[in-house]
Amino acid sequence: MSKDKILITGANGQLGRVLATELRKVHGKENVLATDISTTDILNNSPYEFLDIMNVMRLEEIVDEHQITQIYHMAAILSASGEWNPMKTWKVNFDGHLSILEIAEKFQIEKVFFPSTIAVFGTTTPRENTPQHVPLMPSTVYGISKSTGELWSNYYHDRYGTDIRSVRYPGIIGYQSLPSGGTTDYAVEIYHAAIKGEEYECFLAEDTRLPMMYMSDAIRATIELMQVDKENINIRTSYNLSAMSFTPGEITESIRKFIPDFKIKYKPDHRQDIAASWTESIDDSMARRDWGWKEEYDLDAMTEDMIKNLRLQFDS
Ligand code: AKB
Repeated sequence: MSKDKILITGANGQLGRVLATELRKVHGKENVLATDISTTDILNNSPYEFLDIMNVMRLEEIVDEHQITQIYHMAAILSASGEWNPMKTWKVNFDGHLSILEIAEKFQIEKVFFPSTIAVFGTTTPRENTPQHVPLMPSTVYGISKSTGELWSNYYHDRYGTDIRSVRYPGIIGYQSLPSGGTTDYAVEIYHAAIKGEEYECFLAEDTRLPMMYMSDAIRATIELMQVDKENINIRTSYNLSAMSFTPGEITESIRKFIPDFKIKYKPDHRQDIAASWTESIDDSMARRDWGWKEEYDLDAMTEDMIKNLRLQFDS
């Protein structure tokens, strides 16, 4: 069995809970400690501990008590909800990340995973096939905290040798969990509405193209990046990562191949401006070159799998 002892922060989140399940398959259930700012273990599958990422002393105690060797730091406030309280978002996202970096150095943690995002891009970034190295001028506090976090990760790697690894996730879509507070959340909600036979009111405009990825690809990318030899990793800020790009209009057409009478209406809100400041498609050739990244799901393959699995959930 694995000698690694893994800590996940934000384990009740959209990605965290799926990641925890997969990491437990790889490392053994008892070697993966899930934590979140809730007394409820959503996976109902211990080990689990309450952890407020702002409580540095408790974070240190947990790392020490459980002899943690790897950290997946998933706790964050996302792009749309982050705008309601910018200072809190900065503290949770940025101070939380700095605490993880400090603890990684202090406790000589072997590897750290830090999720970044397409929200680091902004209106000064080329919108199509966005290269790895571009000017970053994020419009949200979430994007600012993640782009600054990328720079600090790189600094800790260069200065202290911290083995920190990261990808810039696009919007993530999965049947296992609902997202909350993001700009790309529509792409999950739309499937839930379609399965229930409801009309979906989309908060982005019909032609807003954004980079997206199916959950199983996102989790596989994360685990593959963490498994590769550290000599192969040339980017310590965060790797561009891509699978597909689509608009609300195109995902609707994809759903109608399986549910022909699905209906949608468009009512863009404040999230439209955030989406418009991001890029449409991503050049992730460095991830493909350095650690062999390749996606498995395109839009229709994802739609088929989402509908199959959501139907199973709703029928049971
Ligand atoms: C969000 O919409 O805020 C997130 C992201 C793209 O990082 N899903």
